[in-house]
Amino acid sequence: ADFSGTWKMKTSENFEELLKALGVNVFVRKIAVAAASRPAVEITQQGESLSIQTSTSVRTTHVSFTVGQSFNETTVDGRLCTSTPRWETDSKISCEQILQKGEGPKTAWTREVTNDGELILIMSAGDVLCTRVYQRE
Ligand code: R13
Repeated sequence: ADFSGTWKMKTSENFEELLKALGVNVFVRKIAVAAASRPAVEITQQGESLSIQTSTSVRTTHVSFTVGQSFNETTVDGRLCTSTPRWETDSKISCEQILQKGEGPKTAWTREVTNDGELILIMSAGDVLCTRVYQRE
């Protein structure tokens, strides 16, 4: 599947609950939630290698990885982790995260491009799921 493009968020569910499950305090959480409501997501892809830049007014993250190879990233609450992405289907990448230090709920994400050309990101922390749907700009 082709994940590349400039993506605009259409809907988001449970982002605040996700941060809450990760123990983010209410003050910073509100700032994060407000900023995360207007992200700009830019993905480039060459075969199995993806580069994903997610920009907001307060935090921008950039990850580059090859599906099938572990890489370092940060969890959505900013903790360094080792991530292992794999193809769940030919249009869905599933990625488990292991914290490099400390403890916390188990985190993971999946990204899927649907038949109608939407990108669905699901982030999880323990049993809390946050679902975000994007459309190409
Ligand atoms: C700020 C500091 C406190 C912590 C935090 C966490 C997340 C975010 C901001 C902050 C944001 C995340 C956006 C995620 C998106 C994901 C996606 C708790 C570390 C800087 C307030 C803004 C847009 O759509 O892929």
